[in-house]
Amino acid sequence: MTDVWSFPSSFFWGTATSAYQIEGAWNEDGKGESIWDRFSHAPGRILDGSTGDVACDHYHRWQRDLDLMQELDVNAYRFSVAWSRVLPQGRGKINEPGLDFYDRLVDGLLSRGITPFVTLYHWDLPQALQEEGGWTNRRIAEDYVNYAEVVSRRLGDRVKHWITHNEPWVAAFLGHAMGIHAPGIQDFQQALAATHHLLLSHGWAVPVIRQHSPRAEVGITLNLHDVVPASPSYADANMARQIDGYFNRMFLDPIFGRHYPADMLVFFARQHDARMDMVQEGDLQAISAHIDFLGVNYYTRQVARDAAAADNLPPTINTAESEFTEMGWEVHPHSLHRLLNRLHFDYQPRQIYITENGAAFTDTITPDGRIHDERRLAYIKAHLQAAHAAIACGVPLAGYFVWSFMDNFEWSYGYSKRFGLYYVDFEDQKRLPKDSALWYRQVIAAGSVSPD
Ligand code: IFM
Repeated sequence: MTDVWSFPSSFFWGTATSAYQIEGAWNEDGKGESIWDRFSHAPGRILDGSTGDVACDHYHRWQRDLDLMQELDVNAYRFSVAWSRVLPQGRGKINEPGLDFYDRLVDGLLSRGITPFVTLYHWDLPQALQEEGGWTNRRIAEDYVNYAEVVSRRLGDRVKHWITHNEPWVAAFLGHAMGIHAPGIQDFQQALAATHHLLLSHGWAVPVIRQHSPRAEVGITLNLHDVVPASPSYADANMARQIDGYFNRMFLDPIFGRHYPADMLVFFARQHDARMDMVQEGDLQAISAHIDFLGVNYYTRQVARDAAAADNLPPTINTAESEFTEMGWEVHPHSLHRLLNRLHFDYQPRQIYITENGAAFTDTITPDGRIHDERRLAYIKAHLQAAHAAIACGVPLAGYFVWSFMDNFEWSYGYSKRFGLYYVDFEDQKRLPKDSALWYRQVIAAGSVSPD
């Protein structure tokens, strides 16, 4: 009889990182400047005044890091390629040492029995392309396809899992509407242009990657939320629909063959005087290119409250008793279950990978030299239980990646938020497994998570 808490034997158990957050070596071996190099070097942009110049120094320490992954027993690792390491000016001459780095990384993973999942774009656009308007300029979609071709041509014989983009919502809206991420623009019209060109570049790149990487799986990763109204009022219900449109449907709908959601087009026009007038004939067809999987990054739910509505009812969702991570994000594993079911039943992706899930909590090294991160461990465990329950409902979930393999540069928060399974001492670059890492190893070995 099968243990009801067991995962499929083919399940990918992984961890994830991204280039700018861990690599360092920001200007070595011919690497070009990226928008995150430029952004973090500008005063006042990063909470603790830090940069990713050194980060986890993974560029120099990658072999030891892969050894640690092997000790962790993961069978998959998701990392991203820095576009400006491969094409320093975004297009044109290839920087061979940059491409060689990822070539060695892939071989290093495979020789350790770890399957590489490669993200092509995790927010670090070459600065040279930003000078031409970056994601707001339609030309970028062609540049991205060219970049995807260069990387997949080199790695496509060995890499069989490709993620075109990580969280395009973040790149578009935090980068171009809120301005708290690179390139630091505050303009909704530009955010909509960036949204469309990110998605267009994805759609155009999918067949090109397939061409250079036969029998590979190609997909995209979105940051998605379960959105619930704070009260039974009509105002909160309406707000929930709006937030769902903003985070979820704006990206899911075009990827799965629907148009951009009509209610959101009205919302952006009315609220922000911004329009999707950059869409050209054939774009939506390109964006809905068949994908082999949907990557889901899930951290928290969104509670929708229309604070301005006069007739609003008192909230019935009691967040006072809720637990929050260091990011201020509510811990709500049940919403992962709801989200996975919704994706499966509403959009029917062929497969789903949870490409990120994890939590930032303050970590302290105790006198025994250990890091007893019970809260992170409990977070991951509860989310794995939710994932398992979703599989039992028929959701084609094929893998789970903890964010993150090790503590790293958390964007505008600098090094102040620790998400890692491994603790990193940024002074001497020592890595130390936290209790969550030791526990995750046992889960992987068992292929199951305990129900209690
Ligand atoms: O660190 C980020 C990652 O780069 C993208 N997803 C969310 C993580 C935590 O904020």
